[in-house]
Amino acid sequence: MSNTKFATRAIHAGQSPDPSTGAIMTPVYQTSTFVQESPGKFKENYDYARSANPTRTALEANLASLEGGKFGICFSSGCAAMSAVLHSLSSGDHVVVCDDVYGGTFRLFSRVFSQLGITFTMVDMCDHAATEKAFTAATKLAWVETPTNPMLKIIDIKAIAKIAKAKKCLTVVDNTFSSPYLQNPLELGADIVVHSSTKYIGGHSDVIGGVLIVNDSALADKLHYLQNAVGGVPGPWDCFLQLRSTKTLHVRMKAHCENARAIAQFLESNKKVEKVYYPGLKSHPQHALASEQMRDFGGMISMVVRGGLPAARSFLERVKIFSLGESLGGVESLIEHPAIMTHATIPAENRAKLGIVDGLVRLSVGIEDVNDLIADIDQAL
Ligand code: P1T
Repeated sequence: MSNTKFATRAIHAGQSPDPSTGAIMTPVYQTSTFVQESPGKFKENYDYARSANPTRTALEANLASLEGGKFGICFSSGCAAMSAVLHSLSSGDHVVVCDDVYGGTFRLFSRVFSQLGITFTMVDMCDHAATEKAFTAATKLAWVETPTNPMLKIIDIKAIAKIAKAKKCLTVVDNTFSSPYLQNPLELGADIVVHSSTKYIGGHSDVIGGVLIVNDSALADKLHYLQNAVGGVPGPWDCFLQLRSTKTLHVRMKAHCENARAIAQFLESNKKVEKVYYPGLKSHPQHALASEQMRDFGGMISMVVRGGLPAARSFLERVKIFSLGESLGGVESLIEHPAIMTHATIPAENRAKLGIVDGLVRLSVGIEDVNDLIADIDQAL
């Protein structure tokens, strides 16, 4: 399977017909434990479902294959996956984090793991000299999100991984906004890929999940140990839903990218819009890097509506096909206000520096008919 193309792996990797019945789909193994023949003698590695579950094993193999990695380790949410990485650190360790990350990622660093003695420095990773300077003797990880949430900055994974490697640090890339279809950080030198599989991997806004993908077997052992020891594992139904979703990931991503490209162009020419952030636009400051690093530019757009908060609020209240809500990556279009919603936990001063202004609106472009989506935005503006 490893030498086949993405679409084939999306549909088949990690899955084979059930040997006892021939069922083509991996069953939902709704069980908490597995019967042992004799103490300690059990089938494959299945002794207790927190440690392993066959539906989860299939999903882990499938996602590892899509990222071009050897090991997939699944969690009950993206936050649980990120926590497992941070649990591998010790008090006194330091992390260099890109300055524009999901609000919940910032909260995990600043409110949870900082209490356990782990320190972190946020830096604009588009500035490689500043990034290099942010490392200290205690740094263990470089934490990258690209494209970033919500400002859609593009960070050069190869360059950051090179800096981190020279400092004997691991590079973690949160690949949620790209999905494995658009970007594979392990091939660019990253050590750990994180996804909130709630987003494009799940793709239908009906499941919360997370995954880590790595190539190094010692690192995989450490993260598998934490998966079991800390216990934030996904249930078998959630794994089944995600396996069902990855079969169409490539089809969905193509449609997300095509729709987002058309909408970004429409927004850029609209007088009620002050600024559009989309890596596929030539006006995006890292457009050239995005063209090189990603296979296409994704389905996320941020924009500043002229007129500040009142204008943004009225726009968000008027949309009819776009739904106002947190999250992203589903087949249906979502829209939200980062400063009040997903990034409220980021201090106002940091938000202002990053450009998360009161007029900023984030769109997760779905795969509905693009003319209907454009008409909806137009009437709401
Ligand atoms: O929601 P959860 O599955 O726990 O994933 C957290 C997470 C991690 N990384 C990125 C880049 C994310 O965007 C998220 C979750 N983000 C949203 C809910 C949002 O609306 O931005």
